[in-house]
Amino acid sequence: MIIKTNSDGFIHPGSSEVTPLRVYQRRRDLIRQLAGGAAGVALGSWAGNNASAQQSLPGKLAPLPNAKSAVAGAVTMEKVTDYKDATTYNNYYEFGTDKADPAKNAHTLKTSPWVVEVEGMVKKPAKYTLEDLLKLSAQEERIYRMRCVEGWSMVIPWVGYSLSELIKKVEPLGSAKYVEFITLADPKTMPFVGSRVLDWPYAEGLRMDEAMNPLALLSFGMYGEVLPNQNGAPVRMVLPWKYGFKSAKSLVKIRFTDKQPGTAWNKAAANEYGFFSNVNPDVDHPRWSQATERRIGEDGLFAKKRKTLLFNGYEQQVGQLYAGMDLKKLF
Ligand SMILES: Nc1nc2c(c(=O)[nH]1)N[C@H]1C(S)=C(S)[C@@H](COP(=O)(O)O)O[C@H]1N2
Ligand SMILES: [Mo]
Repeated sequence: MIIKTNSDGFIHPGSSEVTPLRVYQRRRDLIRQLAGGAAGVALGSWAGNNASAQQSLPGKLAPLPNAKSAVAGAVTMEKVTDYKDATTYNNYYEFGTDKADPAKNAHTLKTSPWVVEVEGMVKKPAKYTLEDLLKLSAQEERIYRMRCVEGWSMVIPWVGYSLSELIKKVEPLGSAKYVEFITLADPKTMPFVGSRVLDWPYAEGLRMDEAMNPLALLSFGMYGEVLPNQNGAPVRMVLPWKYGFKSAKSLVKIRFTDKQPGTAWNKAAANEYGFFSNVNPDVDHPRWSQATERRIGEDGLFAKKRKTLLFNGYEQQVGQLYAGMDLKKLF
């Protein structure tokens, strides 16, 4: 095995194909192991790490070049979830209700050509092609902790830019108080859009100040590549301080409005899924506790459940948005 020391002083594997993320992961693992003691052991297991990282490399989809994020809170030192787990354990009800369904069925999703329509209370309504959107602002890689309302979590390196960049370009009217996200509902390519599980199209929404928070990511990729269909290709929201279902996939419309929009899960069960849906260990779902979570990839015999954090650990970034609000009532 060839080990090179780069100009940044860190040890890199001798491959030019390693993406910044993988370099970062290995560097971090190596630093941890070195901090933990014996360098020999560290190098041995680093080689092992390398092998398992190779297996989990995406490498199938088009690369989406990016730089590291400058947004505070956008990087966690926690281990990034294996690509395989992040792309085979999904919720995308248009393609089935089982976690394995989206990976099996979403190949029918046609992601090109793709247009996102910006409409409603906005000075510059527009139809953006995906290509327009990709060019609108600089892409960043952000490693976000994601917490599903069902009690599991992942750590995913997303690629995109803050939704606020788009919002600033289209200039919402002063009367606009909310942003609504509408996603694709195509019965020809999405087998479950005919079902009555949810009211299609899947819709979500944010208050304007939430939408303007830099953490709110308009995402086009993950793990250095374009989004796989099952993860919401070609463009989706990623809102790491809220339960996963707020992060609408395969967006086709962004609408500015003065009224709190109806959302898919809130319409399906208002007592279970509120409009805000901020991650909160102290507000239980009526049918289960939200105090702990299972990190996907840590399901071994001895894996402990993790404590869920208020706003999923992003309180510093978003806490001020909810100052004075009763989070038990406005869940
Ligand atoms: N259009 C659409 N978006 C959606 C969903 C869906 O069923 N349809 N599921 C949501 C839920 S419940 C979760 S947890 C996340 C999962 O995102 P991931 O599969 O990329 O991890 O997507 C959200 N976005
Ligand atoms: Mo979810």
